Amino acid sequence: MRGMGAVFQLPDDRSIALERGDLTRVDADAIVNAANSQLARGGGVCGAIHAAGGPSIAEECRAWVAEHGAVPTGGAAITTGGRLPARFVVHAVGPVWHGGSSREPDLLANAYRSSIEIADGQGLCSIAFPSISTGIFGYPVSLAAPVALEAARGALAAAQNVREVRFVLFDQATHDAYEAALESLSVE
Ligand code: AR6
Repeated sequence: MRGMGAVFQLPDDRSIALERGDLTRVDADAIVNAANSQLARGGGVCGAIHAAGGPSIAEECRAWVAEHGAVPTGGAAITTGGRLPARFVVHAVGPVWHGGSSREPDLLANAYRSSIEIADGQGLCSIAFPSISTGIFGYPVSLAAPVALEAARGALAAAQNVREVRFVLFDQATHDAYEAALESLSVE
């Protein structure tokens, strides 16, 4: 067991765990970056990941976009983790909050699903997320948390390889919002 955060158990030894912390220090197979469509280095958790992981991540991001084009909102791309403890970084593009009637919940759910699917396709077992879109992109965390957890639960249940999803939340208010949302998550 790790830490004292809340854990949601799914069948087949799959779990979703919440913890407070710094994602750049997490040793999951993959950590997820809250990225933009151009995979350009920005602020927030993205800036922290590039700073901690070193320049190879930005180089791989440039190569990825040159080959595949921009990542659509709700999509994800993968690079290695450079100097990070995590082996891979999944760069997920969440929606910018425009008030809630521009398909933001769908797009946010897609960003979580795409991330788990891309990690699963690489044969990875564990993946750790930040709270995508709730910083610079302005998505209210009380609305984002249930969408994030429900999307993660669905994708985890469908995965072949991924067994462990962690949410590594930077501040107490974000952690509290996810904890409240986790209590409403039910096994179906
Ligand atoms: N570990 C975990 N969470 C963190 C960390 C960290 N080290 N640092 C910040 N957070 P944001 P977004 C939290 O703004 O809203 C960038 O410029 C933060 O407190 O990083 O999806 C990108 O390049 C918040 O709860 O991502 C994009 O252009 C959460 O991570 C854009 O910002 C997400 O905040 C993406 O904006």
